[in-house]
Amino acid sequence: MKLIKYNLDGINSVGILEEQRIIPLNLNKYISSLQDIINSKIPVDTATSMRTNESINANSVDILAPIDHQEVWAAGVTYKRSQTARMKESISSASCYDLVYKADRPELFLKATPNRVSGPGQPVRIRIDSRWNVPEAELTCVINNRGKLVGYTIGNDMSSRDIEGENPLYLPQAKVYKQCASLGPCITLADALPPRDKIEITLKIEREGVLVFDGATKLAQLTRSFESLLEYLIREQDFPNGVFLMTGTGIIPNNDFTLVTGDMVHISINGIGSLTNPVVQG
Ligand code: DO4
Ligand code: MG
Repeated sequence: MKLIKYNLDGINSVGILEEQRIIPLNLNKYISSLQDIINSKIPVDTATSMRTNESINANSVDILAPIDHQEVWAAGVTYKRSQTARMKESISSASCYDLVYKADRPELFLKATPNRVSGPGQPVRIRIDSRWNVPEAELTCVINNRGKLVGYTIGNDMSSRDIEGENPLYLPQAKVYKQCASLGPCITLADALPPRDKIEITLKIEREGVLVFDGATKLAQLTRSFESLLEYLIREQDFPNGVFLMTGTGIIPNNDFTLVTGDMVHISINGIGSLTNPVVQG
C-alpha cells in the first residue's frame, strides 16, 4: 500500500495512492494525520479502515511531502561511490571518510526538521555561499515512534560539496539549511516494497530541457543493512513523532558538475515512484 499526503482546494488530506488515483481517507480526531497512521499499530489496517468510496485523479491535487512533525536524519558514506568521492573532495581529512566507511558505527546526522523539507514540485535550494552543489538520491526509511521500520519514501539530501570538502566540521552547514531536503511522493508501506536486490535508484538532472546528468545505482550496493542503521539511530534517542532516515547516496556526479538555478532534479525508485524538484539559489 502507498500512502500520500495532498492538498485539494486549500485542505490538507491523506489518501491511499492506487496507480494514478487517490482514495481519500476519513481522518478523525484520533488518527488525524499521515504521521498518526504511520504510528498506529498496523498502518495498513488503519488506512484500510478509513477508506472512503471516492477516488480522485492524483494529477488534480498538490502532492505534499509525506511528513508531519518528524525529524529527518541521514546516514553517510554507506556506498563505495560516496566514500571515494568524499575522499577526493576533502582538503583536510580524507581518512575520516575511509575510517567511517569501514567502521561498525555509521555516520548519522540530523538532516532536517519538517520546515526545511520540500515536497514534490517544490524548490530545493543551493546555498548562496557555495559554488559546488549536488543532489543526493537516497532511499529513505520511515520509522514509527516505537523505532520500527514501517515504510519507505524517496529523499534528496542536497549537499554543498565545497563546504563539506573544506572541513568535515562544516558538515551541518553543507547539509542543513532552508529547503535542503525533499521527500516524496508517497510512503510505500514496508511489505509493498520490491525485494532489496531488485531496487534501483536513478537520478536525472535536466537543464533548460536538456539532460545534463543521468546516473543510477542498485540498493544492493548499500553496504549497511537498514536494521543496523536503525539500531544506531535509535540508540539513546526518543522519536516521539517517528523519524525519517535517508540511507546515503550511491550516485555522485563527476567533480566538474554543479547544480545551477532552474535545474530540475528527478529521482526515481521502483516500488515508490518519482520525486521531481526545481533548484533555486538565493
Ligand atoms: O559525510 C558526508 C555526508 C555523506 C552523505 O550524505 C552520503 O554519503 O550520502
Ligand atoms: Mg547523503
